[in-house]
Amino acid sequence: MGRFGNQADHFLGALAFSKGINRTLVLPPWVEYRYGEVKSIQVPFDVYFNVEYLRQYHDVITMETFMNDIAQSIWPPEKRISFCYTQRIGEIKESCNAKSGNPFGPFWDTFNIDFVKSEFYGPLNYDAQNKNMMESWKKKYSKDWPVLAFTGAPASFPVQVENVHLQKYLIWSDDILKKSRSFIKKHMSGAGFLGIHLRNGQDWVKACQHVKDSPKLFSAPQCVGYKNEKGKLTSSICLPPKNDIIKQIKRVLKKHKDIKYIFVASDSNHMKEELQNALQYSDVLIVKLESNNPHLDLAILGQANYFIGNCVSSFTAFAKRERDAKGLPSEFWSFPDR
Ligand code: GFB
Repeated sequence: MGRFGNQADHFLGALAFSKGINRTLVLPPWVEYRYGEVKSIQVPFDVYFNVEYLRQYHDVITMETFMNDIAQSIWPPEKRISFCYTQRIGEIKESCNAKSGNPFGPFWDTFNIDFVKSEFYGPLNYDAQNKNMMESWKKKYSKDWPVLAFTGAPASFPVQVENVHLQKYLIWSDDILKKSRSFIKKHMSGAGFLGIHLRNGQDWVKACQHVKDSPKLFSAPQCVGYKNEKGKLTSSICLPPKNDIIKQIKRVLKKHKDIKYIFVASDSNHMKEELQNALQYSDVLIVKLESNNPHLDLAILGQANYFIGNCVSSFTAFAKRERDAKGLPSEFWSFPDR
C-alpha cells in the first residue's frame, strides 16, 4: 500500500508477524510507480537493504531467491493459494482477486505467479503482540500450508508502536551506504550538517486539508502519540509555513554551532533560494541532491547531525526511526507548538 514510507511501516509489522507465527519471511520487492508508466514496477528488496542484518532478528529470504530456488518444490503452481481477510471485489466471486488492479497484478506477474484458490483468514488478525492470536495462526495453518501468500501486508499503518524498534535491523545496502557517504564527503565535509525534510508537493497540500477531521493523519502518531496523548495535530505541523521553517532552522543553528551545511530533501520544493537568502549572513551552505533519489535522500538524512522532519509523513518517519535507533537527535516542524 502506498509508496516507500507506507511500505516500510508495513514491512516492520510483517516482520514482527512472521516471527510471531514462526515462518520464514519472503522479502517482497518494493513497489514503485514511474512517471508515465501505467503498471507498478518491483524493485528487489536487497537493492535498498542489506538482508544479513534482518537475519539477526528472523529468518528471511528474498522473493527472487525463493521463487528461483525453492518455490518449485515447496510451492508448486497447484499449491498457490492467496490469503486475504475476506473476499475482495474483483472479477471472481468469493475470491481474494489477488491479481486484480495495480500494483497487485504486476506484483505477482513479476514472478509469474497465479493463484488456484483463495483462503479467507478472518477473523484471525496479525497483531504479533497477541500471543494467543499467533498460536491460532500456527494451529490453523500448519505444515499443509507451506506458504501464506498475502494479498496485502499483514500489518497496520502506521507501524504499531511495539514494532518501531525493528527499524534497527533495516540497514541500507552497501551500494546506498557508499553513495550516501561519498555525497556527504564531497559536498558537506569538515563540519556538521542539519538534514531537513520538506514534504510540500501538491498531493501533500491536498492531504493536509484533512488534518481537521483526522487528528492522527498518516504518521502523525510519531509526534502527537497514538492516542493524541502528546498533543494536537495542526495544519502547520502538516504543512509548515515558510517563515516558520526558517525560524525553526535558525533556532537549531543557534544551538548547534558545529553545523555548517543544511541538506534539504524534498518531493517538490527544496526552498533553496529562500533558505540561502534567509541565511545569507551566516556561513551555512544549502545542499541538495542533483537528481531525484528518495532512498539516497533518506540514507543521508539518517546520518545528519540533527534532523527536522514532517511529523505527518511516513517518509520522515523512516528517517526518524533510523536516527532514534542510532541515538541521533531529531525534531518535527512546528511541534510542539511554540
Ligand atoms: O514515502 P511515502 O509513503 O511518504 O510517499 P508520505 C511519498 C513519496 O514521495 C516518497 C516522494 O516515497 C518519495 O517517492 N518523496 C517524499 C520524496 N519526500 C521526498 C523527499 O524528501 N525526497 C525525494 N526524493 N522524494 C504519503 C503517501 O506520503 O502521502 C500516502 O504515502 C498519500 O499514501 C499521502 O499518498 C498524500 O507519508 O510522505
